[in-house]
Amino acid sequence: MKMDNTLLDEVNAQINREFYAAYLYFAMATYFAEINMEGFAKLTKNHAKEELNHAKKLYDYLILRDEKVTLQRIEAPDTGWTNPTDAIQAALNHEKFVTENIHRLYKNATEKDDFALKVFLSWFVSEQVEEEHLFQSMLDKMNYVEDCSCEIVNIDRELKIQNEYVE
Ligand code: OFO
Repeated sequence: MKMDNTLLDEVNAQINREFYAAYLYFAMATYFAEINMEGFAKLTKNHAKEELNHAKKLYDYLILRDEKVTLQRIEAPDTGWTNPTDAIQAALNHEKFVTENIHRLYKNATEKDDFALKVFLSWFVSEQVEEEHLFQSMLDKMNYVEDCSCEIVNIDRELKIQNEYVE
């Protein structure tokens, strides 16, 4: 079944957003590496790889539907975080933005009766719940300890252990 053109444009735009997300998390990994927060650097670098995988899933889906993949220019991410909490807040904000876009796409697939696309997108709907939870829970912990940098260092140490073997 051919995809409605508006839906096709939206899926292509989402592929671009996933590549942008990967770029954003690689930028965050660079920031954390520069300030020697190895755990946060590993977490965000691993997350960048997950975002590439999200882009690939959407890309493969369009190929499977015999639709045209249109790769678009990837914007440079805004950097300039002033501390680790600031960067993790930016990650959470970004995930909320992605959730809104996935929900809009899901709603539009429903309205256009594209049931196959809806089923495919349901994986992304669930994934966004996990992604928001990941950064929200981390941000909550960082806000509890506020300016106590020794506690942020402890969180970094835990993240380093948790993300050591993730590839
Ligand atoms: Fe972070 O979930 Fe894709 O974009």
